[in-house]
Amino acid sequence: MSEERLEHTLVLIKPDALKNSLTGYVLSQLSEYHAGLRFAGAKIVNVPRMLAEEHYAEHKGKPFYPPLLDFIRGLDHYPDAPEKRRVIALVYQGVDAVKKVRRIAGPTDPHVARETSPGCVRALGSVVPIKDPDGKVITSRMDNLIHASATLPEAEREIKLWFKPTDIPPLMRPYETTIATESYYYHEGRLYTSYEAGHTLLMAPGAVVWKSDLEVLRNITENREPAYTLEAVAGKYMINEHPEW
Ligand code: 3AN
Repeated sequence: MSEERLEHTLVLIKPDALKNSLTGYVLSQLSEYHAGLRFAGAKIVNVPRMLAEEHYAEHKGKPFYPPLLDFIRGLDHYPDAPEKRRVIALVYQGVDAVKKVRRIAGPTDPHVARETSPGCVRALGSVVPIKDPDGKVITSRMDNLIHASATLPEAEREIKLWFKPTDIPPLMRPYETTIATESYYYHEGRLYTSYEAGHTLLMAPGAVVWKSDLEVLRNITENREPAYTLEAVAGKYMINEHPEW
């Protein structure tokens, strides 16, 4: 296996797949035997709003953005059972992992998936019309069962968004890490370097962190332009910390 072509990609098994008991099917389609990929990370996530917003940041402002956030957070599939609102977040490693997983997932729109790629995972999905209070259809929601990173740079952005380095075995970590030497906390959109009640701990001295995350926090603290947002760093540290209804 050539080292150069070893890639990592993010997969999310979404609430519609969990609700329809399709988790085993999806994992089987992505298994080492079928896809030639290996697990590098896995977690069950009650998706914080901040993480959903960052994950789908490129769609902010589009009509389907608000329903998309509710969907990925499980509000549509478990309106009365907040404890069941989860996604399964996975990192896969392998040769051409991004392309392989995209092919297994199939086209974004389940109708298109059924027509052009029968047998792909998203061919089992559905499209749900979203109506305004007068009953007029204003947009649609694509219940397409899984998310798969679209490109290598997107995979890096998304894996760092959902996973801490310590969620991934050391020899499988795809991106540069470093050791934090200072403390950082998050509270209501702001970064702090000392703790107050209600703050969420992001990093403490000695923690293994993504190097680019630490640079973002240092740049924010020192009033320099960060490479990405505070929320893109903080989202993963909010996972399963507080109940999100
Ligand atoms: P993909 O998930 O195939 O990478 P993206 O990144 O363009 O597709 O879109 C992310 C998610 O946003 C999709 N999985 C789908 O749920 C939703 N989405 C994208 N385009 C539309 C659209 N035109 N109408 C409704 N939902 C959409």
